[in-house]
Amino acid sequence: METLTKTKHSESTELTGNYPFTLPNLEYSYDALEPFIDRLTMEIHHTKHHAAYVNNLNNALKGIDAENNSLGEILEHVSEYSPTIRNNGGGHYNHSLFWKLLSPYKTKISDELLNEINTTFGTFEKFKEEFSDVAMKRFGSGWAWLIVNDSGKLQIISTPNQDNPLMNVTAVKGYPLLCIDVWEHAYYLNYQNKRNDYIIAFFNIINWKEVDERFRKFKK
Ligand code: MN3
Repeated sequence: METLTKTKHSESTELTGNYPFTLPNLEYSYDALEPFIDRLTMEIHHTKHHAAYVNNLNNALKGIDAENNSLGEILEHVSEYSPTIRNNGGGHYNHSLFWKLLSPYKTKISDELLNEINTTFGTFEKFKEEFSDVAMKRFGSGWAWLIVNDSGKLQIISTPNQDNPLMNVTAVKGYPLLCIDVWEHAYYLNYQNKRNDYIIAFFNIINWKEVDERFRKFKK
């Protein structure tokens, strides 16, 4: 088995931009992910929910020293900041990442990542089962994640609200490779209470190219 050498990885500012933060454009149209995620859900999720996190984060950072820090640095020290910064900083980061992890095109997982998944979870099917199970069992609002943890191993975790694995308040920290938003706003219009159907659909639109790129940051 190949071991993952880097144990910690900070997020680059490329993903989220710098203060004042702006809503990133999507790399596909709002209807591009249909029938798995519908146009109206995507549009509201992006232009209302994500935009609100960006605005609230900028307002909360106005005039405090954190303006000069990257969002990655703020999240790594989030316990020193207000709950508003925790919720909206997490909201901006999580959604910026989530949009990039979705693709209207079929993408293929790399052999390297597949090998690592097989080593950790047994088979890809077992990984999928565990990831879906963790996403299903997140009570209320939150996220499920595939991360490289601080020991350099793949691990599936979930976080409440807009918390994420970069935050120093999270039980198991790590670098996120893949995530799914399981807030009701991510699926309710099309799937109502059937979160499980949304999770099954999600597996059809994962951008494995992006997941692989994030994974490769840990390889020598
Ligand atoms: Mn959301």
